Formats: sequence, structure tokens, C-alpha cells
Amino acid sequence: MNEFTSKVHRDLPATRMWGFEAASPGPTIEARSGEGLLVEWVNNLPAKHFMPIDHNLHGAEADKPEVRSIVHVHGAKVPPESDGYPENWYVPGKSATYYYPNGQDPALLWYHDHAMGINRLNIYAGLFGLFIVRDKVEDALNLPRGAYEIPLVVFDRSFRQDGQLDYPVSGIADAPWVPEAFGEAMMVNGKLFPYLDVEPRKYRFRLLNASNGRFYHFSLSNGQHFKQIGTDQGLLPAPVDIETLLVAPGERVDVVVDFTGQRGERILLKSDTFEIMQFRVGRDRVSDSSSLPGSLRPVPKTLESSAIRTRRIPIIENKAKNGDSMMMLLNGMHWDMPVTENPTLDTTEIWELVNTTEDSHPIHLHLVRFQLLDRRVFNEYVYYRTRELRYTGPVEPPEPFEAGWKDTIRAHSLMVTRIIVRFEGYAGRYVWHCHLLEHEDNEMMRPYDVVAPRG
Ligand SMILES: [Cu+2]
Repeated sequence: MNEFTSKVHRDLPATRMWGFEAASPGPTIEARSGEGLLVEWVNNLPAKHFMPIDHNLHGAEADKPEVRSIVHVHGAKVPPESDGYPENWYVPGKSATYYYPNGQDPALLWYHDHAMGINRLNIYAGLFGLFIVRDKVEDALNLPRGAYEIPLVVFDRSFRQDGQLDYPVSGIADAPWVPEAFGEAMMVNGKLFPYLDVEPRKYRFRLLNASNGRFYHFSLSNGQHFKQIGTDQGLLPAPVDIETLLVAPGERVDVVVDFTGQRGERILLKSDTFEIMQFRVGRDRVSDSSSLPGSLRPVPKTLESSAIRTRRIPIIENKAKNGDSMMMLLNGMHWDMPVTENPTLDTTEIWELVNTTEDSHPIHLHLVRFQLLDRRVFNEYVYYRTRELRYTGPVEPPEPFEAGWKDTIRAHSLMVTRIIVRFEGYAGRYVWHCHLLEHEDNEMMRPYDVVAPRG
């Protein structure tokens, strides 16, 4: 992890950033399923932070070193000591060597800082990169690959006129935390408003929303559809034709776009009114030997009957007297309260996320992959008064584009979102949290224990 400067656009002076080696996103790590690897994550950052630390936040008190970091690989099934527990941060001059067994299906994972109380600032400064797992089964599908498989890491930032990153503050000098951070400028793979020359053929784009708080509704300006082939944790059973991709912070989508009929066109990747990037399609016909098979990889449904326990977990917002958002809590609990989620290794549970807040929260569990069962609208007033769930709408099954393996799920506002999770791999202490980084840094994160079965 280093500090460096980077030209994000030809019309802007170079921007100070933090990243891996000298890049943000950092170098992409490629791994094969079942082949482990060791990474030494070296903190070579300066001693002073350049983002507004809020010392009121738990874990970021004034007696803590300003610059601390620890790396977590989002979506990786790893032993607890290699997962990057938020309190195990280390300072410049130190490093940690983590083991990634990669005993999991092919997927686009991503590594990023996870340091307690300043995670949102370290990631905004640039501490993230991609980690791709592959295997023979996926290779055999003959999807577009090599130069035709392109990761697109999308995130928003604000810049000052001198080209430097601008992170929003509350206006209260000794309490700068803001409940949500949105940038005005859209970045892809570390560049501002980039374009990509493409050939008139199929491409595989692996999209990651690495924003602190912004949700995207990706679409193409010519009305062309995406073929979505995968979710966070790997391939869908079959491609899904989709016009708009809704992607929350931390989520990934894997798509194929066919530019064959678009020779000479310029096509924008858009989100609502934002223009994200441009595809410039070549005029010359090319041959394309890649394929988009009708079936990809089976995703066996985890049956509700296999769950040994259902946990009902409210998501609650605490407001200040003036109505401002103070913090949002999982299960009404702060980070340093005793562990309440303690599933047994190799068992399956249903988690009912009862979102009583006005925000949609992307909820991420470390270690595991899971499936979305359904979502359902409920009466929040009855719930507040009695803690009873009175449903006021029909059961909404997963959309076809989220009917695969997930590790981050949108818990929609005023809905119950039910996921089914098998806790496999390792016993030990992990975390689960909201992936809106401003929420996560302000108590919307909880430790959880995977408990080894007795005997
Ligand atoms: Cu949240």
C-alpha cells in the first residue's frame, strides 16, 4: 500500500491517492479455484492521513494512529486469521501475510481496506483492487476471454479544481462524519469518463460497484440489453436478458455485451443521468469464436427445509433530536456489544433482515455465499409497537438476475429480506455489515462467530 499521484483525466492535474503498488484499483490478482496463494500486504503509507477522520467514531478515537489499514478480500472463503478483521489493523512499516485457499467457485472478488472507523476514508483514497478466481469448468464455456474480458470497476468521486480528492464533511469541525458520501464524477478503472475501443463482437464485462454509497442503474445509451451471466459469487444457471442493471456498493455483475451489429457506433454506459463511459465500436468486421451458452453453471437451490434456525434481525436507524441520521444499527446492537449471531459450522440458517429505515442497505456477510429467498413489505408501525411482522404485500421472489450465489444483498427499505446461508469452510470470528461505507464505519457492522460443532 503506497501513496502516489495519478492522472485520472488529461484536463486535471495529477491526484494524490493511496493504492496498491502504484495503482488504484491495484493490480488484479488472478487465482485458480483450489490453488492457494499467500499475499503479504505491506503498509507503506505515510504517517498522516489526508482525509477527514472523525474521532467520535468507534475505533477511530484520537488515541489511535491516524494511518492504519488491513486488507479484506470481499467474497473470499478464508480462515478467520486471513480475513482482515477490522480491529487487527496495522500501521505504516508493518505488514500481514494472509493465506487464500481459493476453495470456491470462480467469481469476481475484490480486495479492499477494512480498518475500523476509517474504512470509508481509506477506500475513498483508493485502497482496493480485484481478485478473480477461475476454473476449468468456466474455461470450457468459451465465454469471451483475454482482451475480450474486461473488468469495469465503477466508483464516484468528487474533485477540487486542483485535481485533488474531495471527501464530503458534515460542517461540524470536530465531527466531520456524513451519513452518505456521493461523488459528482464517475470513475471507471481509475479514470474519469473514459472510453474503450471495442471490436464489433462479444465482450464479457465484469462490473464492480466500488463506490462508498452510490447505487447504479446501468444501461446502454442505444437501448441494447445486457446478457447477465453472473452475480457476486459466480455464474448464473443461464444468461438473463436485462435492460437495466441495479448494482449496490460491494455487488458485482458479470455480463456479456454483443457489439456485432453496432459497427462504427459510440455507445454510452449510463446510470440515470450520469454518463459513465463510452464504447467506440470499430468499423471493420471481425470473427468471434467465443460463445454465450444457453446454460452456464447449475446453482442448486438451498431448501428452506434445510435451515435449522431463523434469525429475525431488525435494521434500525437512530436519529438525533433534530431528525438528522445519527447511526444505523444491525439488530439494535453496537459493534462492541456481545456477539449475537453465532451459527454452527456446516449448518444452514435463514436470516430475516427487517429494514425499518428509509434506506436500502447492501448487507454483506464475510466467509459465506448465500441465496436470496424473497422480500416482502411489512407494516413498520405494528413492528415498532409490538415487534410482530404484519405483511402488507405479496412475497416477492428474487428477480432472475439475482437468483444466483450472492455475498451482498440489498435489504430494501421497509421490507423484510430473507436470505438462506450455509455456514461452511471455517469456524471463528468474522464480521457482517452494511456495505454503505459511511454506515459501516458508524456502527453498522457486527462481529459474528461460526462455532465448531461439539464432539
Ligand atoms: Cu447501511
